[in-house]
Amino acid sequence: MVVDRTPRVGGRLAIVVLGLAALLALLTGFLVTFVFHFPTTLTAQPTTVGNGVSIHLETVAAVQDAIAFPRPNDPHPDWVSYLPTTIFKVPANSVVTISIDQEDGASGLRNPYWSKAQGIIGGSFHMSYFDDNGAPQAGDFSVIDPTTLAHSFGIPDLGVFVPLQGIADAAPAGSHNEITFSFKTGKAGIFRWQCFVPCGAGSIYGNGNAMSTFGYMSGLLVVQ
Ligand SMILES: [Cu+2]
Repeated sequence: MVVDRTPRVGGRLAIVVLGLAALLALLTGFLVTFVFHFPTTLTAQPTTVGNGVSIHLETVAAVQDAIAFPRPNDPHPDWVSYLPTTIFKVPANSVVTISIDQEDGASGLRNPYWSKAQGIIGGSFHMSYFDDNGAPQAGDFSVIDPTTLAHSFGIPDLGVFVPLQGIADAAPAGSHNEITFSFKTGKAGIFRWQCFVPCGAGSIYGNGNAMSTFGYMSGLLVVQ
């Protein structure tokens, strides 16, 4: 008996082609979303003192709530983030001063070690903030209560760690804590920096989404 297998072969071929097309679509999606999704670079502005430079940043509870640096077409408008970007270009052997408008509420640390400032000039940072009664305060700090952190700024290879205090519940709407600190760069190189508060709300152990995607809670310090 002769059995015509042509339709079955055609069906299998169609399934293979469809499978390959689906795989290709997934691969393209992955490349576009993660591999080629790269933050822009911010070149630090020279200051009037020596060969110092400065960088102004903002940390937000959600990208869509940005005040200083709106990022309207961001693919994740509800993620926590540093703004305007997370890649900074700074000169070698210079003093870098970073000033951050911190607008997010406290998440708290799992490891209180990160609540102490390290590796910054003078050992302390300047902070203007709102106390528990919503009254404005200012001072220099080397450590803060680990339960009050919203985010942190750390460059492990340079030994730099700075805690960023969360905005108090009683603070006026739309206000921010302003944290300013300076550190020295050495030789040229590319150094990874990141936040150490597990602030990726809604993800496993808080270490997903904004914590594990470049351009939100991590980036590069390009020293050249
Ligand atoms: Cu964070």
